Amino acid sequence: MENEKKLIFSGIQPTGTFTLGNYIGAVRNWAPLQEEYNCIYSIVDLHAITVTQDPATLRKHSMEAYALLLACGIDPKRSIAFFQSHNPSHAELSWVLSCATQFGELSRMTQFKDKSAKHADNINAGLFTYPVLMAADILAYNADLVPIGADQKQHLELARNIAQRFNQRYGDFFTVPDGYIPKLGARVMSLQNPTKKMSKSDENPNACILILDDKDTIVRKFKRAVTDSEACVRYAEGKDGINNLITIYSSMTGKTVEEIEREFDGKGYGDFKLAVGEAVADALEPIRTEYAKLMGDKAYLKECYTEGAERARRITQRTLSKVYRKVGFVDAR
Ligand code: AQP
Repeated sequence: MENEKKLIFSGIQPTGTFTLGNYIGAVRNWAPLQEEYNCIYSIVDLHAITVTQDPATLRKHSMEAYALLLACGIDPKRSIAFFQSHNPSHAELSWVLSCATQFGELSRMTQFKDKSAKHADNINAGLFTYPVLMAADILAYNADLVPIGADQKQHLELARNIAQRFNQRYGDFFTVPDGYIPKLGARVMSLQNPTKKMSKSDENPNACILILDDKDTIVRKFKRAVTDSEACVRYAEGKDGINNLITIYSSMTGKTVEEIEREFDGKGYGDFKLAVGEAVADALEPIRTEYAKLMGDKAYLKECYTEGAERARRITQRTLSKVYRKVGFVDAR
């Protein structure tokens, strides 16, 4: 990696095929960042097991997620792209950082509250300490910038607090990372309940667009999207469904809200939904093609993620041994 460039870290869970929300809010922005930054992108499988996973399905989703990452334009030679579980430093650093994190802070995390309500039968300690592992993911590389969707803002804030607390206690060491949240599409909403974010693990298949859905499926899901009875394409308070579709259309076409309102002036929701569906399907088409190609070459994928993990480990082992020395552990060598 080039020394003079700032460093970016971001991750995505292999809990299913990426949604349009993951794509617009996060992954789509990752490829262009490679021009300006040193980038480290991880399939964060350790995070995924905070909710119950079927092992065979998790393994399958993880390989698919890795291929999707490359299909979305991540260059595994230029950037580091790897599985989180292939680098033990994340879990090791997480332990040290958990001793610099307060119970009260973790109790305030809204994702913990949401996920424990959703998975009431499995409110495990990992779900609670998830944000500490996320802090370790970022701080292990001393990342400057973390591209995320709006839902991860609170976790990033916590990572900053942990870094600052560690620095105060042991002397300046960790870079305090900044979030990089897109202006548009930072929170893509469910098509069936537009007050809720679009999620990979939504049980209703019509609620989210998966980036591997074919054109017919995408168009059909948009046709069924929940809107309102006004039948006027305009961005306004109380029109969550239409606002969401306008945001999606805008981020796919680059058109402004005003341009979109003008384009669909006098037209019904049917025309608008069809246009959004087609714009999304056309934009995702090259990703589907590239993904199919990559999934046909598992040896290449393996070569990429093995090399990615080696490069990642080289960086974080140095961080970890410095952290161990700072907190007072006896040198191993
Ligand atoms: N709806 C969304 N709109 C914009 N950005 C989103 N992100 C997630 N959903 C939206 C961003 O995608 C990145 C990766 O997310 P993740 O895999 O770490 O987990 P998540 O945020 O919990 O995403 P999901 O899809 O809702 O997964 P499940 O259903 O497994 O919990 C993050 O940068 C996130 O902000």
